Amino acid sequence: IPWRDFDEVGYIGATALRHGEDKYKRNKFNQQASDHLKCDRSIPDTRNSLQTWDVSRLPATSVIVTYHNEARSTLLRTVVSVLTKSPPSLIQDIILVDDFSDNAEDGQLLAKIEKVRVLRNNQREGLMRSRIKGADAATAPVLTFLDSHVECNKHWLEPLLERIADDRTAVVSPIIDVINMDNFEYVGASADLRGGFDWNLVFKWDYMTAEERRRRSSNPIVPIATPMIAGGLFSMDKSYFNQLGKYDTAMDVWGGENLEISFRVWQCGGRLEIIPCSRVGHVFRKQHPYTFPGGSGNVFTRNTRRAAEVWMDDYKEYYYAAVPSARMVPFGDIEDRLEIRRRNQCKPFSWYLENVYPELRVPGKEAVSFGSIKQGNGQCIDTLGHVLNGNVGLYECHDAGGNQEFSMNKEMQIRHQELCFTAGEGSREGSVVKLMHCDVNNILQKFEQNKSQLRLFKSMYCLDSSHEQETGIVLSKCNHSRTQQWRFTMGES
Ligand code: UD2
Ligand code: MN
Repeated sequence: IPWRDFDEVGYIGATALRHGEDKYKRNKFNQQASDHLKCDRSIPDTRNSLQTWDVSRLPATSVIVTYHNEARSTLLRTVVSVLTKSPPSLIQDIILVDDFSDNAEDGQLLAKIEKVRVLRNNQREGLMRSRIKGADAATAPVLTFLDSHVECNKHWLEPLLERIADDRTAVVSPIIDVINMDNFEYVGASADLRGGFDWNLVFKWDYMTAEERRRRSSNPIVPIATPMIAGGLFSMDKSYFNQLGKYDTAMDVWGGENLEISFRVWQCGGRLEIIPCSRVGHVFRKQHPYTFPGGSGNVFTRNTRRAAEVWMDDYKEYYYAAVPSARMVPFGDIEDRLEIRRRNQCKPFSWYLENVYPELRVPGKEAVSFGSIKQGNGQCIDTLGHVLNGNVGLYECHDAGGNQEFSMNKEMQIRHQELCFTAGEGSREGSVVKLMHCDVNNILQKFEQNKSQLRLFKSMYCLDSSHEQETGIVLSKCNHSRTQQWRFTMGES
């Protein structure tokens, strides 16, 4: 049936919140706010430049949406937005893969809508194996993956398909707009972002440099090459997806597959791009609403290790230095994934770093030490989220990199990303250590590793945590106390 004839009210009403029920409980977003919206609500056109296409030369796509216990209202809006925002001739089918949700009817009922097909797993498989199942069932030449809580915007599909028609090795994502998890407001995202990561291998958005933004402003429709994709929303030629080894079927539930496919596509000769004329909104949330068989930390680490072990060559050691606890999580057999790498004659990770992600600081080139800076058994230096001009303190070591990831280089600087430890009030007792822009000529940023002390160069002051509670890490006259003993996870001390 056409989607307009679908019983939207009955479908959503059947799983409405019960009186007094916590709106966030089931989905970790405000279900009530979502249930109250129409399935074809209008959203702002967030594109900042317009383009036209010759639809007749574009390939059709199968849209694949996997879900586990998704709210009915967001799932329906995902489907309806695909049907209303795409040229009908380009949508071959919409394949919903129900990853063993509690209620099979969530999907079965949607199968009545035009073009919608539903496949149901008879046990929980996780998003990777579910997407493969959808891809294998697809009949169109291009696969388009979406999360189950998105809204496609005007002309989102044409520019994605056009890019793939030009180059079958291009793997393309839209700009991902933000659907607010509290009130479901649709907000345009910045067009100046691309995907990246630190050595903890957790996805993050990187802001383009000023120079690059200037260069782009004269031609904003050019695809943005991205070192990593967020993972949920992208289109890819189906035969290329198969040729490059689909996904790693030994990964479970969630996480790591976006890192793996990003390394794989780039290293095996393809490209990852964000297409700025394509916009799709996504409900970003802070917690997983579903269970994680095996434990979320373990599963995520195992998946990430599989990606690192197959694709990163010796550079994986920086990951293990940033996340030492990862070594304890077994990652299983990776022989068939290594075979894919050999078969496609994929390039080494050093090539990826030099050509795709030169912005990622490689500690090896310049670092003497790297990782977290530990004191005693369990305390680590932590930026506590502070940025430029902020101080640093101590926090329980979490071995997950991030705010506890530092490197010491040959210039004797202790760096966190672009910032350097600086004796903020000069070379004197009690001078607070601050995060400031790195400058090789600044002698207040040079530290010597002397046994386990970190001594301000040519001074008698050492990094000391004894006043950590009041002012953070400070300089104090070097002595043998425990509060001046530091150890990097990797390197000299
Ligand atoms: C992001 C990606 C997501 C995926 C993930 C890393 C975006 C917008 N989202 O997380 O697609 O790449 O990073 O793995 O880029 N699901 C299942 N079975 C499961 C668990 C999840 O089918 O066992 C579904 C889930 O219903 C959803 C999709 O997989 O449709 C992604 O899960 P998410 O929305 O919780 O992940 P997200 O957006 O935090
Ligand atoms: Mn999602």
